[in-house]
Amino acid sequence: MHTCVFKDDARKAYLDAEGKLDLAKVQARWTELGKIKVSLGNKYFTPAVVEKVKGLSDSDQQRFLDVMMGGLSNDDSSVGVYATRPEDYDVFSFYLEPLIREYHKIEGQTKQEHDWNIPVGEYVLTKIDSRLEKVSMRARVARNVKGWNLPPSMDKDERIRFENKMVEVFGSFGIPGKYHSLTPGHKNQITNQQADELRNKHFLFNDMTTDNHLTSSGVASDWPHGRGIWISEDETKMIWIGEEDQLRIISIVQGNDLGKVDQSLHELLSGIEKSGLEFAEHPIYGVITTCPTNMGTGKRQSILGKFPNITKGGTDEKKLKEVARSLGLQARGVGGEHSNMDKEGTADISPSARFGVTEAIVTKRLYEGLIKLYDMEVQAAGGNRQNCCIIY
Ligand code: DAR
Repeated sequence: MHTCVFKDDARKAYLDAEGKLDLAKVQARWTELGKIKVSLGNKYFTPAVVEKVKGLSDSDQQRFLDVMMGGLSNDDSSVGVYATRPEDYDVFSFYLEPLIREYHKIEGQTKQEHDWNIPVGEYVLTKIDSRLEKVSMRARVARNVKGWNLPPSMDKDERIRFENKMVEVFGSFGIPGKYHSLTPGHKNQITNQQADELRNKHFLFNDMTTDNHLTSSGVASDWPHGRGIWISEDETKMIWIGEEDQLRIISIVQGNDLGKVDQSLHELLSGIEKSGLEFAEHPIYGVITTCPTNMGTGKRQSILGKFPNITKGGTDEKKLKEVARSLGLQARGVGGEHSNMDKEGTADISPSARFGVTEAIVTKRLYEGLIKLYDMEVQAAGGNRQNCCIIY
């Protein structure tokens, strides 16, 4: 069992005897990691960046180290940075801007636009295959509220205050539901067994202290204080509190019209906004998120599908990931980001782009990508559609 390191301990390796940032130690670690995998955080830690960091205040130098802790602590990092507060994207723009531009493939000037005009009745999965009557369609947006730190740098007190602020919002935003807290002693606290039952329904996030990316960056600090999930009475709308972002606003709809899951998500998002909460937005990057990969719309939309033919009975996950990538899609295991697919090649399929596209384009790309992916699955089955079906 891989043991996780926690930020407050892990960061000491990059400080000098006086507790100040030691850039030589950081460089040495990036060089060591570069022999395994070069994350974007590593790639953009250039001599010019080092000179800029030297000119920062002590507290900003400490924050800069915290931004890099996920990448410095995980040799499988692809991005390798997490913002600790919304201001990091401006204070450390000399480091984060080129990294964001590369990840999101941005050229020239760009500005995130929002568009929730997603048509119902257009992106219907039964047009791909008549058997796709009842598919578990999911969409979520990441949001962080102005005036609060991002999860990597919240302390226990701030996490609990934020949770209680959201409990007030849940009491007034006009959508019937119930809040389930993981915080010891909270009036809505649930038992470990109840939490596991919600995880088995794929509603609640996992124990964050089992993910080294989250523990080493500070995202999982003070676990499980300030964490929980609000679930609507009809179980189609959910809100995670205190996972990688302060809020993950989720809609899960059983059906076949992708537009309907967007409709449900936008209704929930609008309900929260009407309560007066103001989300952190960047004038260029759109919604501010802990991880730069989620900026822009912060929206991830997915379906679960089985691809036994492309994955050769689940033995060749890499092939499905390559095929998906060629279609602008991301294929991952059903257990979340770093999980494996099962022997039937069951995968969570979603568009890769979050930034530089609108919410409506994300849905369009999922639908159009699924059409092509499904055809490739049928081709891999020698044209036999019978054992090809995107399911639940
Ligand atoms: N630890 C990050 C994850 C990148 C994208 N996924 C997120 N944000 N959940 C990495 O660099 O691998």
